[in-house]
Amino acid sequence: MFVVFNFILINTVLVVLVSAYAVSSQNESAYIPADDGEELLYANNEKHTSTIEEGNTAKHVFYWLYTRDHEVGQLLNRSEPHMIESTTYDSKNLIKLVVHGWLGYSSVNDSICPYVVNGYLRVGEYNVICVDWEEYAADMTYATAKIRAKHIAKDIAKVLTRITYNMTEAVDSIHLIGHSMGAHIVGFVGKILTNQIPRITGLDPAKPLYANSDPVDRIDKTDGKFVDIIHTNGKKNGIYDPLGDIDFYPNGGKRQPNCNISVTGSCNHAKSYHYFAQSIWAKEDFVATNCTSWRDYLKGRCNNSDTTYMGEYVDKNQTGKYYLKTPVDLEYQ
Ligand SMILES: *[C@@H]1O[C@H](CO)[C@@H](O)[C@H](O)[C@H]1NC(C)=O
Ligand SMILES: *[C@@H]1O[C@H](CO)[C@@H](O)[C@H](O)[C@H]1NC(C)=O
Ligand SMILES: *[C@@H]1O[C@H](CO)[C@@H](O)[C@H](O)[C@H]1NC(C)=O
Ligand SMILES: *[C@@H]1O[C@H](CO)[C@@H](O)[C@H](O)[C@H]1NC(C)=O
Ligand SMILES: *[C@@H]1O[C@H](CO)[C@@H](O)[C@H](O)[C@H]1NC(C)=O
Ligand SMILES: *[C@@H]1O[C@H](CO)[C@@H](O)[C@H](O)[C@H]1NC(C)=O
Ligand SMILES: *[C@@H]1O[C@H](CO)[C@@H](O)[C@H](O)[C@H]1NC(C)=O
Ligand SMILES: CC(=O)N[C@H]1CO[C@H](CO)[C@@H](O)[C@@H]1O
Repeated sequence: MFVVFNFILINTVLVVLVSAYAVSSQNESAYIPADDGEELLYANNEKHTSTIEEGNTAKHVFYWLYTRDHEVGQLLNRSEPHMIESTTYDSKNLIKLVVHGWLGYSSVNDSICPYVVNGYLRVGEYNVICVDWEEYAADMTYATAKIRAKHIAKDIAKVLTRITYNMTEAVDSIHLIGHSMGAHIVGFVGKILTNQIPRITGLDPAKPLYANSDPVDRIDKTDGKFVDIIHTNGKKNGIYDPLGDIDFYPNGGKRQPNCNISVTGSCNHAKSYHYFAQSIWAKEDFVATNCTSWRDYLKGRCNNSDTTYMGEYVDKNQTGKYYLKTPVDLEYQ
């Protein structure tokens, strides 16, 4: 009995040491790309304290609703008792909730929000909600933002609880979509709402400071009923290891065509939402094949394996790793 107990203790110490090392080694990636491709220097040891109080999240996280009746976006008024009823939200339509990454301001032109909003409203009637947590992130380092990601997730869960009348209505129509650190945020939302969310999509989930995290501290396949991941800058800004029920590796999942050689890889990182948005109206461009590796895929060893669409129209019955080459003439290059 004693021996076993000792063994566990030693193991715990080892685990702590290993993860401490992992965090300090993250100092290598001193540049973190914002969603729009701008490169920003960050030092892991930099001391920044947010002026925003933790309990105050709601005042600094904004929710913009986009529908076909009101394509310019309506800011949800949190003080309004009929917050959702006073907008053009329609409970008959699906809810697509979009979360940007660190410094990926949701309303600037080249961030995830306009791409995904345009994609959905182009094909049909949807309630697309973009979460803007930029103000909350503005005076924080990436490392602090990572800590605050869970508070943002709590706030999103609160708003979703209001929209769904305490998770009694429209729950089955919720789809959460997050890019980079936003992918981990939507994962946390799924955990908070006790895995009731039918679908969560992680677009190139952020790697810096998340690479060696336990599933409780990052997006994971258990966060929702179905979790799909698109990897476009694996081993650099994005995590390369499979994290979802299904994981897509377009063009191998590390680098993307039409991205000029870039030190930071931010173009590759942004391709995940370019592809996702385009998949909404052009699913045939993204047929992916179940395979063990990119090399095997290129060698044709998986030519007879199962296929499914990457992006919006993924077959939720399929699991595992899927590879594809994207066409050279995509609308979003
Ligand atoms: C971390 O990176 C920064 C920026 O490159 C550098 O100034 C600093 O010395 C590094 N710290 C450690 C502990 O390596
Ligand atoms: C939000 O709702 C509150 C309560 O109904 C109202 O007093 C306030 O004017 C609204 N704010 C805006 C910007 O419409
Ligand atoms: C949701 O739950 C809260 C707390 O239990 C309650 O006060 C509120 O009335 C409920 N709202 C609806 C719409 O059921
Ligand atoms: C790639 O670089 C070339 C030459 O610097 C430039 O003309 C082109 O616009 C760049 N393409 C993209 C997609 O950034
Ligand atoms: C696999 O499919 C590709 C594309 O259709 C083809 O070029 C290749 O020859 C096939 N490889 C094998 C081994 O059948
Ligand atoms: C997925 O599986 C369910 C249950 O086995 C089946 O009813 C459904 O048709 C399947 N969907 C697809 C797209 O194959
Ligand atoms: C895809 O391949 C993996 C093993 O690499 C396997 O576990 C999974 O069931 C496969 N998916 C399908 C739909 O065949
Ligand atoms: C997604 C999106 O709306 N992109 C637009 C950003 O702005 C440039 C230049 O105005 C447009 O060409 C893009 O279509």
